[in-house]
Amino acid sequence: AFEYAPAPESRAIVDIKASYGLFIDGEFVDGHGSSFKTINPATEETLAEVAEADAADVDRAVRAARRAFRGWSRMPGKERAKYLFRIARIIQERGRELAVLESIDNGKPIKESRDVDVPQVAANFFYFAGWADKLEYAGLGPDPQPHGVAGQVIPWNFPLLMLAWKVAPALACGNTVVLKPAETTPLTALLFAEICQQADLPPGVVNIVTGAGATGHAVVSHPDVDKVAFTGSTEVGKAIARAVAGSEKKVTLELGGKAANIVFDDAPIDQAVEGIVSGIFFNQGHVCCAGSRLLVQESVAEEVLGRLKRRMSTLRIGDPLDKNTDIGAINSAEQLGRIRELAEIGDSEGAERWSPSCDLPSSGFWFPPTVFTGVTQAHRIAREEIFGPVLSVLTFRTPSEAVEKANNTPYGLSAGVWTDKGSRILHMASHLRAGVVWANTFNKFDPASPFGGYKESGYGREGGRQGLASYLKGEI
Ligand code: TXE
Repeated sequence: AFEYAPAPESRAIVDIKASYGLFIDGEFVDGHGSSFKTINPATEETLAEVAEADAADVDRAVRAARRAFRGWSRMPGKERAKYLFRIARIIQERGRELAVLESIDNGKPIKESRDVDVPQVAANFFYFAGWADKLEYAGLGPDPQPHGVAGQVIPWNFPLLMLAWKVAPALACGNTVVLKPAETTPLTALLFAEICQQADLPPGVVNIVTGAGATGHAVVSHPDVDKVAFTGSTEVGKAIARAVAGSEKKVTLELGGKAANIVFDDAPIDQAVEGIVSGIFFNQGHVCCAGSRLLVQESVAEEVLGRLKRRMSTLRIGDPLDKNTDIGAINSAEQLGRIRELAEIGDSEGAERWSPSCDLPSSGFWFPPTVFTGVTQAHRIAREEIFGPVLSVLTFRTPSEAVEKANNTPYGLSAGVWTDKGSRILHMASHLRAGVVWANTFNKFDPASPFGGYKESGYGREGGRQGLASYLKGEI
């Protein structure tokens, strides 16, 4: 019988250099500071040495961005659009290379980086390119103006996509950018810098400074940075809000989540099970809007759990470059430590842990898909963001109990509702305190849809018109 066994996507298509500098004023330059290693989390192999930007390097990048702002912000929108369209097309042309590099540096399955992340990255550049020449005419009052230099700090779970969410709208509006990627996943941002060169983007419009938290702090607190955009942990988001308090800087924060994925007894169960699986196991659960709490109506709980466990048993864990892989590596030893610790807390608090039997590779960072049942609202695994492939299951009887449990969290980023009744979807959507509510689907994104949270999930929106507005002074 014919067996479909595609070869792993080839690592040979990416050219990983032994060391990388910073991207400032259109060129790769050495940093003043030291350097750090970025590793492949699936193998623990060192991929490259990357420059650790210090405050003087960040200052150099901000000064380059300030110089470039004059020309970039005065350029007609349709000219700026041409650059963004060009970048979008190069992203599509170099899509395989970007996807392979993303999977190697991050650990995510190639079918996600290639079929979800990179297409979304290109889509965001196309979408915001389309806005660039409309802005001059969109306002009723005086034309909206860009803020100036945007300091952007992003996490490691969607390195390229978070870059696109931040860089594309900033540039479309005429801002210039100093972006700091996460320290465990700097490589695709540096490849993006190469793409900016290839697109002939004027020097200084995009600057990439690599490094850890101190570099991020230098970016957001630099006095000549006008707009700060951050995605990452709630703890660091609060530290950034404190660091910029009292300044004129505009700030958007996209922080953690503990989303409820709510399944009613009239839901299409097979479809709901797929949504539960992708809601929590997509990208190893390293997703701020992951459906990490399953709220299932008591009358169908047993059936849903039975089907969920059968479906989990079919998930393939391993080599991120294998096109069949569903669950890749955990991004870092630290993150694996956090996931293990919270799972052990779940055990000790009396919840029941289940994982399908699976062989995990001997090197690298791995955690099996896991479900906890018998979880109560008091359990830490029902309250804290685990940011890994771990689902906590709670049950409910009535819609109002579902609303109360779903909202009983310090976060408010997203939620999912599975039901056959349109009226119930509307009722739930208006009572759930979440920035995004998905109905009979989960983790769906579109560049035209605004995204962002309430409460400890942050403030401001990214994507769509609202996302664009956060890079402009004045109404659009
Ligand atoms: O995040 P950090 P970490 C959550 C998730 C995870 C936890 C910790 O629960 O387990 O956070 O992850 C930069 N000033 N999320 O430690 O530290 C840092 O270098 C300025 C949810 O990786 O917040 C990186 O570029 N910047 C989340 C970025 O902030 C600072 C995504 C995020 O790192 C800084 C990631 C400082 N003082 C983690 N300190 C989501 N919402 O998607 C660090 N950074």
